[in-house]
Amino acid sequence: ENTPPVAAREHTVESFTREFLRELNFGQGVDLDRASANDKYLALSRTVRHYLTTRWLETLRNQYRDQAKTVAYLSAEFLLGPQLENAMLAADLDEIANESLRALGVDLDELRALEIEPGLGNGGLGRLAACFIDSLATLNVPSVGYGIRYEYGIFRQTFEDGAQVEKPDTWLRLGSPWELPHPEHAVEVSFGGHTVEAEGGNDGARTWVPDWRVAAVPYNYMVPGYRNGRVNTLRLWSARATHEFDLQIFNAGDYAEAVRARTFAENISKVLYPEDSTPQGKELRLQQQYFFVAASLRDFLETVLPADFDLHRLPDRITWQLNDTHPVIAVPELMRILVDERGWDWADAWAVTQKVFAYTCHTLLPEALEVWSVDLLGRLLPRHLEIIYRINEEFIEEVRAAFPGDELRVRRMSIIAEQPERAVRMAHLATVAGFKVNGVAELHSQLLADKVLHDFAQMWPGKFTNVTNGVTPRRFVRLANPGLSGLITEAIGDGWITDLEQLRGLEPLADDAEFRRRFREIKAANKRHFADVLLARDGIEIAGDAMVDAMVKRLHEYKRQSLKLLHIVSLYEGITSGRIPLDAVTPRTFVFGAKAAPGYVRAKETIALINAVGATINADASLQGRLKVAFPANYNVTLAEDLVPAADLSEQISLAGKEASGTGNMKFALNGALTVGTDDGANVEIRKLVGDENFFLFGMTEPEAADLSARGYDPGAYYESDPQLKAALDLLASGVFTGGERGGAVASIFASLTERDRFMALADFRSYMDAQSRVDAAYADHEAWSRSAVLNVARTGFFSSDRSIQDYLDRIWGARPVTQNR
Ligand code: 26V
Repeated sequence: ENTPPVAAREHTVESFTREFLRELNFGQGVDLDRASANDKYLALSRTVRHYLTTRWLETLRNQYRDQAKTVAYLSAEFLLGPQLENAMLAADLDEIANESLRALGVDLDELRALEIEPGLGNGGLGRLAACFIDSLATLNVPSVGYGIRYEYGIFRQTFEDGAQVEKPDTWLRLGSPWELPHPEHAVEVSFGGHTVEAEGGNDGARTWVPDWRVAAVPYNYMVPGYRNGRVNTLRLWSARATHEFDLQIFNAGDYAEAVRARTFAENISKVLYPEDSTPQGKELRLQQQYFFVAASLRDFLETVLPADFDLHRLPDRITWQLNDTHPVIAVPELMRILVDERGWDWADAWAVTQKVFAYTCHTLLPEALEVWSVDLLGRLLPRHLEIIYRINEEFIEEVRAAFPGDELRVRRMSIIAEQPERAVRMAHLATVAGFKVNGVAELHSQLLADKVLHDFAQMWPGKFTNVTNGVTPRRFVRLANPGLSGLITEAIGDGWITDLEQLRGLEPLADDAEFRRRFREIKAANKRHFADVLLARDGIEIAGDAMVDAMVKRLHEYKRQSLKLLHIVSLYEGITSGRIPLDAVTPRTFVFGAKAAPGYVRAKETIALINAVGATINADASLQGRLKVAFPANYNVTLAEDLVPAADLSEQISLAGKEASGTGNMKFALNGALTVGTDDGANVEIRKLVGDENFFLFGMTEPEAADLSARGYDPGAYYESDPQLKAALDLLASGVFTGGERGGAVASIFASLTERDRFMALADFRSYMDAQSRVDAAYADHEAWSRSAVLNVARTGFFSSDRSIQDYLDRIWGARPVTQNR
């Protein structure tokens, strides 16, 4: 590159130092000598923020001036991770800040360690949203993210005697320098009440008479593109009681009740629901969904669009992308605005509504599909329920016209389920209203169209498409793995950071012994760093040089942490019984990271069992430290950034057909870990790209699994017929890992695996063990292994979220990047 980067042209170490000290003095009211580390962290963050602010305002001005087509990404979750480093990188301030702070004697690493990440998401879906807004900004797409500013994010996981105990995530306790509240732009959101006949007389109109309201206060976050001068906005809403809310009750004379009522209103954005598989049908969750969706729609219609904008042209100006079904209540909300508030006839409103929403589905598990009971929905949002009924009536007529006489089909497709209670199927509503529906990996999109939403795909084949997930290379390679990033840039230049397919240029270097040696050195250094982090963070000691075998993801039966556990127990059983000589065992550190939904009993039992097995193995001196289980509590984005670059082996072992995509799998491959995985989700695409010889495939395919399940799966038969499997399960059941205790989690997991085994772990056990033997053999040949690892990096550039966003632009949004002056 010949042109100096943005910051270097405009800023110097001196000006940065001046700004930083000003922030310390006037922002924190301290001088450098007396500043606490937190003072310095806040001053530094604000300094970095200032550098981005000019660009932010410019972006907003241009956005208003150009009135270009905009993408609004509606998501109940944004799992952002730490902000400081990413902002410094985007603003090209990393070197200047480093130099400035060094001269002041301030330790940047110490300050970075103080940042508490905003954990405003459960897992994959929330982290995907965060990667997407990063790529939208980097690709110069006019866009805005809309979500909820939870006061408490995903719970902080602790272990007590190996069992998960949840603690509140008080991420705002020291204040956040990354958010800008705008109480003056608060909008009102209504709930409850009833509907009455409308005055206007337009077709379909009714008037909603709500009985309570809350204010939604926007908090803006900057979303900087990578060194392109664009800074987009993430707008998260926080609930506040309205004055009216208080007044009503104050007038009734009950002061204490009025204050209590404030709490009720403010509860709406209080806490992130930690369930990410089985919807609980909780009223507060529906309140959250409508709260942020109603505020976001109003915000766009009333503040982003000019006052005189003709809403018939809405499809030229916006796509609202629905991140799963959580924001789908936006569909009846837009209908309500157009028909009831703007006086449009129903048909006109529906024609526009059908052109502005697109729906991304993130699951295949039937129990994870959201439904809201008609009873609850009607109480909280009576007008929306009426609108949903009418949408459904007209939709059903359409189905009848297309498939005359097929009433079974009508019942299957209806937006309203009749059993076990009358309820709104949010995925059906999203599919009917959306102009596109996408899955998140090839296999997943195929299964969506062939199975879960088959009837809909038959009716509207053109509606269904795929966009394979991706991850941002800025955070998950450039920031997380500076060593590897330096090596890559030295080899092929730094264009890969925004054009990840350029990693292909590394392919020939897989055959270069010197390159491989340096690659290994970096991996080794990353492992030592990870070991240091684990020791400081969790007091866990691991060998600096063993194979790092990582399984990190939410705890779910379909993801099969229990299969990983069986592998470990089987190895241990083999060693302690003398079947496997100790010196034939590859030294491995098994790293787990996993939170269980607080009400998901079997998931919690699995955690307790992993910890019990880990404690036993880690304490067994006869293993001479060859096997080690490390299960740091509270796995989060911050820890991921230290683990992913250190991993040798990535465990992606879900039952085929159950993991929609996975994104951890992509992060590991991009950082040179090899995958042991099933033919599921994006694993399929990873394997195709890296080649069979650089991937450890095992297990049934999706059709094989579906077939076995249809024939009648009997886990007991596997238990009885595979002596190694039986020995592992029996050892688990014997109580050796639980101080003699054979009941509780031990009995429960044993029974669930041998009697039901919903996700067929036992059926894949043999194949998994064989794959692990191949892993050991391959790992023994350092040169061949690192060749494969380099090829994994070189061939997985496809999994950049920049490519995902480009696919959304091409296949769904029809929005175009706009270039602005740099
Ligand atoms: C689902 C639900 C269900 C209703 C109750 C509340 C709730 C909250 C979150 C979720 C999201 C679960 C779905 C999810 O995270 N799916 C993951 O999405 C990733 C990004 O597309 C994908 O890589 C993972 O395979 C998929 O499991």
